[in-house]
Amino acid sequence: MTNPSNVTLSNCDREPIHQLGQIQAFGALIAVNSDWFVAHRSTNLEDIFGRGRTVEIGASLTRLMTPGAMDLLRSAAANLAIPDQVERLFGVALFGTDDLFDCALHSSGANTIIEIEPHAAGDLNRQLAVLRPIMSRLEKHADLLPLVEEAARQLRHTLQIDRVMVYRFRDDLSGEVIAEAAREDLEKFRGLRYPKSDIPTQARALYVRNRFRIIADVEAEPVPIEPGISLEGEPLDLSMSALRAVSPIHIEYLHNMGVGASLSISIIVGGKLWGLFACHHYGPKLLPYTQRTAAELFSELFSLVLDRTLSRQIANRRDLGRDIHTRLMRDVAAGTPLSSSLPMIEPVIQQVIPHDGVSIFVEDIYDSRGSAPNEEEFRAIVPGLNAAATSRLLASEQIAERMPRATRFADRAAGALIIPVSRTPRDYLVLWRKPLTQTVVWAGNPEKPVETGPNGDRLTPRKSFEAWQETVEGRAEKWSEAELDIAEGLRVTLLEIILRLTDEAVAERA
Ligand code: BLA
Repeated sequence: MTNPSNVTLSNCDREPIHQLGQIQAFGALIAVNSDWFVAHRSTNLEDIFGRGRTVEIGASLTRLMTPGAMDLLRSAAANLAIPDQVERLFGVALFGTDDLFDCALHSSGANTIIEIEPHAAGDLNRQLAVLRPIMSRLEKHADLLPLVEEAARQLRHTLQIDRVMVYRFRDDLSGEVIAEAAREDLEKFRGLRYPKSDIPTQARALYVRNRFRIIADVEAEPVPIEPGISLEGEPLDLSMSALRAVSPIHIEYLHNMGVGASLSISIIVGGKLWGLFACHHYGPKLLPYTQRTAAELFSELFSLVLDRTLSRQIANRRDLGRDIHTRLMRDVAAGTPLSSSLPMIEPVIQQVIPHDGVSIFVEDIYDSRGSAPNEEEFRAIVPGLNAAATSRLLASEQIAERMPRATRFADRAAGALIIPVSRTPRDYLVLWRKPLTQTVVWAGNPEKPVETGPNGDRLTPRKSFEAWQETVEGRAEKWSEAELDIAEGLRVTLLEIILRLTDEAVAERA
């Protein structure tokens, strides 16, 4: 096993964050074996239960709790049937007194883990009732960005938390803050990108299994679990725990950001981690377990609405693609030469394949819009283009890598989606994208002093953003699969038009 203390900024992916042997101090943990004898316990039982209320390792849990409470716990444990299932009980009188507790049970190896925290005022039914109006508000939004903005706003309002961000993972697993609802006076993170390493692989895998995480007080000392290693030689697996102490590297990150408490709620689409609601509070914040449970259900409902929105978005784009086909055909029938069709088709293409510039090169006539190479620069790459396969799209985030002559305009047009539209001489429609380092700019205050901890100043959003910029140096946004599909449709349309025009020209000459 990797020793957590050997984890550095460069090997974060290896930190066993599910086996740190510690929990957060706002609850207590007891792991029992199949006979309900205590196999592990956190060292803070009396802090949570009250003085004198504790149980030794190896003793039966019945020594501590009333028979009624034991019955409740046993039947909850008996309900645990599927992997990663968690059973919750709210407001249980564990000791036959007025002290009430919220309990969560799940299986971990041969043990049942019972996590217990004082019952906070808050009724699950009321928390769940809040979800209905929120969901109907969300369902009104047909497009992704208004949907996620509304979700961030609703979540912030409901949880009364200082900042809610929607953090979306991209294909390369870097991340982007695509929506944000935050207290007025706070610096905003919307639009910023972060490298893959900010949320390491094992953390992302864990967040698929366990949808809700709370870090109630970034400054609180974690509480050890004893024994750290079981008789079988294993530390307790806390993957499904609600109290799991958080990686010290991430704690340092939050501390450097000035964050006092953090919640993150997974957004899962098609079984994959699509993103997170990342929520920050600038002081400690412990949400009642009932409210956390409602927020978890919200995440499941939201994922469904999002899935539907994403599918609809793909269908809409396909429709727009067909629209371009119809328009082009109509214009050509009306006699508009293809090389003059840019003003008409460009705005429609922009909606389906966002780009910063476009070039059209038909029958040796060049026209361009936006951030595209000029005619001379374009003509310089034509031989390179002609040498590529005739009937295939060519998509690159960094075209200069393949065509050195494109280096001359790489500062304006780094990414290219090249659509060849005829055989000899070749005609082209090319969409261009600027380098990402120009389109995504950090808006935060660079003068703001950052505190640094034992791992240096890397663990701050500004340094993360710089780390991300380094990974994309010279590159533009990737052309997505969906965009390539549409471009392929466009290629076929343009080819059809060109063939038709050629036929007409031949017919006229005959
Ligand atoms: C976890 N890192 C996380 C989480 C987020 C981020 C949202 C989820 C845990 C949570 O807070 O609830 C990243 N948070 C961000 C980013 C922003 C933000 C990018 O607010 C931007 C605004 N983190 C690093 C580096 C490492 C690292 C360099 O920055 C390691 C090399 C590790 N991040 C790390 C680990 C976790 C994590 C180990 C898991 C924490 C846990 O669940 O125990």
